[in-house]
Amino acid sequence: MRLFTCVAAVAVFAASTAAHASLKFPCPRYSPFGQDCPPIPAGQSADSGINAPISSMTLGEKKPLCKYTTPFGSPSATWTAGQSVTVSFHENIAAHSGGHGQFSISYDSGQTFAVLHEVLRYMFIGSKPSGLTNTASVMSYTFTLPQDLPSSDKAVFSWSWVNASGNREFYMNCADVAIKGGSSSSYTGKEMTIANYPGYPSIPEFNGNYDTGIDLYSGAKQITVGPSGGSGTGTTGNYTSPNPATGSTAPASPGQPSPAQSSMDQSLPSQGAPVPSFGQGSSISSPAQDSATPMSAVQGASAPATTPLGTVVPTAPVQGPAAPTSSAPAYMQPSNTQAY
Ligand SMILES: [Cu+2]
Repeated sequence: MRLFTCVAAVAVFAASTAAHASLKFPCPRYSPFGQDCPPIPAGQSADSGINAPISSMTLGEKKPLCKYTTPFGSPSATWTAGQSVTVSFHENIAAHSGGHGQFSISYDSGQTFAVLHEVLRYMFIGSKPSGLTNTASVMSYTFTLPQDLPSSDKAVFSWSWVNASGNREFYMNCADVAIKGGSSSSYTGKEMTIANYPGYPSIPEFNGNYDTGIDLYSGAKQITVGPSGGSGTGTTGNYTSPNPATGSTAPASPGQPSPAQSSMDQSLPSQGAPVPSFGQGSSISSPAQDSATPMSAVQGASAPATTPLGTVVPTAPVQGPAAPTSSAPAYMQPSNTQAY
């Protein structure tokens, strides 16, 4: 019986690490779930928490935009300016009822990002859902790279996402890519939107209104990026470069799930859980849902509960009044009774 319990706990935990969302192709830095991934750089480790958000306003946590500041030694993909590309996502993701997503490019090692393509409102779900859902139906996106994308062997391609429901989070993955055949020395596009990241605007849960936060995307300024510098003077340009001194770039020891991953993963429901409607608001806690989601009890026993993250950052006052303190374990916080 004891053995069975152990096995069950491991199985549930493994499933939880595959939730949230991450790029599959091009392979983001150190993903163990990617396709055609380059070797992990010396001194770095595979990131089993690659699906987790890089920030949570609810939990008061953040990591650098690219999470890791050391690029792969070789590109995850080699693309040609003007070509059609298809990017794909990890099969087992939690869609968090959709949300606003962007694909962007950086030529300054992941500090300033200009948008290449965006998927507003319904990322992963395709169209407006009838209620909260974690079921993803769109797992890949195809779009054409701009003809005037500058060539570089060290460009950084990103996917970023603000989820429509659940903890207020910002997701971002960075993949190192090479761009060939570019006809221009710079590219001008919309500045990537950062939200639900400490120091940046907040976007609340959509609660069925898919225009929530849309002004932060439609109103973004144009910026110019390129290998020899650009006009990265906007929000991302002003972003203080990821600082290794914060310790947030250090991966967890091999084979050990990071505390951050554990705490952030705890809000995930099982995929088959009943879907509540928007009308139920943010105080959803149906007995049926709870009984179908034994994860919190199991994880509460096995996960490091006291240390959300080595880099806990006091959450900025942009947080709503109902936000829990960062000292409480994720699974005990009221917002997590709403599993989506
Ligand atoms: Cu998630």
